[in-house]
Amino acid sequence: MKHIEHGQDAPQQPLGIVPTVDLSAEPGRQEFYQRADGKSLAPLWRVLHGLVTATPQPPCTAAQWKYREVRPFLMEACEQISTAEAERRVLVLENPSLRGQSRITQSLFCGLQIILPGEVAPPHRHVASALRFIVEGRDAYTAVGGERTTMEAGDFVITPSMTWHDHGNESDAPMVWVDGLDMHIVNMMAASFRDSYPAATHPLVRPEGAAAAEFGSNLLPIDHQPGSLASPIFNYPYRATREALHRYARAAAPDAWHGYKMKYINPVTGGWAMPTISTWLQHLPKGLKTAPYRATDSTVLVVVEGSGTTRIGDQHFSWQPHDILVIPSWVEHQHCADGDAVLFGYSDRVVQEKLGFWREEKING
Ligand code: GTQ
Ligand code: FE2
Repeated sequence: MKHIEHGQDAPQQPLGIVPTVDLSAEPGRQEFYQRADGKSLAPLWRVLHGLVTATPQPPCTAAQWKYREVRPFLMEACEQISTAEAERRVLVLENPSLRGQSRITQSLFCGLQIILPGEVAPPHRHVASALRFIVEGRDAYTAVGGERTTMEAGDFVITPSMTWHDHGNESDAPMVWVDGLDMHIVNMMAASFRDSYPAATHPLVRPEGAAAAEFGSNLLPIDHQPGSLASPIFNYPYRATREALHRYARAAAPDAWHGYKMKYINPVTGGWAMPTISTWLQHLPKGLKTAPYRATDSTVLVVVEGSGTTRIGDQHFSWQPHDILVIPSWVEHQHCADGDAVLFGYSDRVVQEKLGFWREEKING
C-alpha cells in the first residue's frame, strides 16, 4: 500500500502525469530529462493526462456583468475618448479567469460598444467575423459591404469575414450594442489580416433593405450563388424574431431543457447564420424552470427581456435585462424565469460541430 504523506514536504503529483508512472523512479530520470530539455524535448508521460483530459476543463469561469453596473462605465468612456480617437469605443468583457486576454470564453470575444449621436466609426475589414446584438438605442446604422442597416434594440447584425464595415449614429441618443467576435479562433491559427479603408466612409453600393428583400422571406433569387459562408441576411430585426419566437411558444409545448430556443439560420444553407459563431434566441415563459443541461460550447448569454435566475454549477446568478452571463463548457446549468424572458446566446458550437466534437447532455428532463 502506498504511504500517503501530508504537509508541506509531501511530493507533488505533477498535474497531468500518467498515474502508472512510478514517482519513486522519477528522481533517477531527472538527469535524462535535463539533457532532453536542452534539445527542446520533453517527456509526454508527465503531462499526457493534462493534455488529453477525461472531460472538458474550461479555463473560463461562470460570470455575470450587471448592465446597471456596467452602463455608467460606458458613459464615462464617452467622456474619456471619442469614437474617432478609439476607432471603436468598446469596453471588453474579460472573463475573471482570463484577465488581460480580451476573452469572455477561451474562444470568443465580447465587448460593449457605445456610439454617440453624430459619431462615425471608420470603415475597416478583417478576417475575424463579428456579430452585433443591440442593447439600447435606435436609428444608428452599421454599413456592411456597402449596404446600411438601421438598428434597434434586440436586432442581431452580422459582419462577415473581410467585409468592409463602418458605424454611425444619426439619432439623438447613445447607441449600445454587444460585439461578439471570433478573433481568438482566427489568431489560434495565425490567420488574421486587417485593412483600413482609405476614406471616411465606404461607398454604399446597394439601397438599405436590399439584402432583406432578396433573402428575408424564405425565398431566394433563382440563380443565387453564395458569395460568402455567412448568411446574406445581415440584420435579423427583433421585431420579426421576437414575433417568431412567441408564435412558436403559442404553437408548441416548451422543451424541458431549452424552453423555446430558435437558432438564427443562413437561408441559403439552412445552417447557422455565421460560419464560426452559433447564435440563437431563447424564450423562457414566466415560471418555467428548465431541466439541467450541459454542452461543450462555452456560451455567452445576453438578457433581452425579463428577469430570472440561472444556476451554473453551484453558483446562482439573478439577471435583469441587458445583463450578460457566461456558461463554461460542460458545466451543468438551468434557468428559472420570474416573468416572460428572452435571452440571446452565442458560442463556438458551429465550429465544434464542423470539427465533429460538439457534445451535449440533457439531464433528468
Ligand atoms: O465594430 O468593427 O468590439 O473590429 C472589436 C473589433 C468591434 C468593430 C469590436 C471590431 C469592432
Ligand atoms: Fe471591425
